[in-house]
Amino acid sequence: MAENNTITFYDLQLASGCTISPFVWATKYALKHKGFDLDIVPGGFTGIMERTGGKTERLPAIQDDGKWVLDSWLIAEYLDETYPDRPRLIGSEGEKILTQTLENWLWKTAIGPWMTCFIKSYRDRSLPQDHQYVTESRERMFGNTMENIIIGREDRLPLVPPQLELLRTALRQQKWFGGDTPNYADYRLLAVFLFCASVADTPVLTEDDPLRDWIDRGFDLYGGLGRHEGMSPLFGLKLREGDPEPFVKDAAKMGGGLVSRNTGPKSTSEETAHLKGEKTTA
Ligand SMILES: N[C@@H](CCC(=O)N[C@@H](CS)C(=O)NCC(=O)O)C(=O)O
Repeated sequence: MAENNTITFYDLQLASGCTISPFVWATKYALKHKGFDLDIVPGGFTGIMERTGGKTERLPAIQDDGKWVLDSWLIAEYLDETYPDRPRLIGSEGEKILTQTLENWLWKTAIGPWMTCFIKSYRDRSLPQDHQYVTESRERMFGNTMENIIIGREDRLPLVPPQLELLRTALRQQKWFGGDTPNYADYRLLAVFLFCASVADTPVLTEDDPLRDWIDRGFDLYGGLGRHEGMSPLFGLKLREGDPEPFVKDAAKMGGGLVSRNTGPKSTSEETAHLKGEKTTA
């Protein structure tokens, strides 16, 4: 399998050559995690059926020594099953379910609103031959014109960062969702930010967002896989008066007993003193 350690990868690209789809981004990282070289078949939204010889209308898709595998999750599972001696992507069925749960939440929380802010640059950055299809299909999806969909985006953008505290809480405790090293959960979640950077024509997170460390490390993986020149900066969102705090800055609000481990009274003495209204040394 995988002659010359190379797998054929059907990409979904913008005019700059940058990958756009979160599904496709996650698969790109999955193949690298498994140590493969990619033979990239370039292309955009139109002509997927022609490029894949009628095999699929959706991407990603891969061909491993002639064997077709479709769908980002099925590809990840195929890679773990077929190459068990290489680093695993998904540790267990439970890990997969939790990752999918978290990913669903992140799509609703971030991709949903970001799509309504960047739908126009998503179309404008697509390949010229894709413009008409992207306009018509996305306007049908939203039931509105691109120009109308983006109205009020400056009010919606600052509402997203405070909603991402769940990710920050996890990443204050560990380096990656995979622990010491990244796993498929990291790639699925990073893919949302990779997608955003491929279409965002204005930053979505503040310069000092604590997510920056994980996002930067993720984009740098595998020789800077997430650093395509067609991508835009994610950090630099300027807040206006009245916008909500973008992330939790007060350590006391960072999770308490949910994130600290009870190893006996010493470990909880400060919290207990606070609960009893006693003065603490800290
Ligand atoms: N369940 C599939 C979903 C793939 C999918 O929907 N891909 C989109 C890109 S985000 C696509 O190919 N769209 C083609 C189109 O919009 O015509 C997977 O996980 O791979």
